[in-house]
Amino acid sequence: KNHQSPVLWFTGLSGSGKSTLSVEVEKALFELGIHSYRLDGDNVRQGLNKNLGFSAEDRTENIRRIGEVAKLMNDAGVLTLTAFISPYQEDRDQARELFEDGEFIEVYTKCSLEEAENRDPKGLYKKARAGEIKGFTGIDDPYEEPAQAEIVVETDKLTLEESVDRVVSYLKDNQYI
Ligand code: GGZ
Repeated sequence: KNHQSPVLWFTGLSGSGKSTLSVEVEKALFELGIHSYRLDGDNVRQGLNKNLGFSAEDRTENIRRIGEVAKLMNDAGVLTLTAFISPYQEDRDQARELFEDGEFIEVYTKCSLEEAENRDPKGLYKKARAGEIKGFTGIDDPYEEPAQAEIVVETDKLTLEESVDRVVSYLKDNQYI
């Protein structure tokens, strides 16, 4: 192996497939005998970050804390996956800064807004369009596309299986696993 356990930092629109893909990558890693841990809204926004909402300031603080927790997990030798929109380039860059070169792998679940909005699994885009949710990413809050993502997964073009393979192949090709 060339590297310590990395962090796989998923970023993308709501409905772009971050959660789904990170869950499946976690399963694939388990099958390969690799222990990993996933940070997502369910275990972070409900707990550590339950005092934070979706203002620009709160999102920045959300991402800052997640970066710090991922860093602790990484120090403990655990391959960590994070699945948050993380819409701002500067916040992702700050998270990246916490890690050694090669330890931070940004995975952009690239998906058109149109497709994410069609999926709308929780009906949130509909609410945002109706003005019932203000400051929704992609509607009236920005999503800044990653400039330097190590992995870009076009979730509106690939099957889930193909998407998982992209990520696992990257890890193998670069001797992370
Ligand atoms: C974006 C929001 C918002 C607003 C609630 N904007 O599809 P979901 O429901 O499960 O994913 C979204 C989740 C985003 O939380 P993150 O912690 O990933 O965001 S960030 O990285 O920007 O801090 C969505 C729901 O929370 N949600 N309000 N205004 N998504």
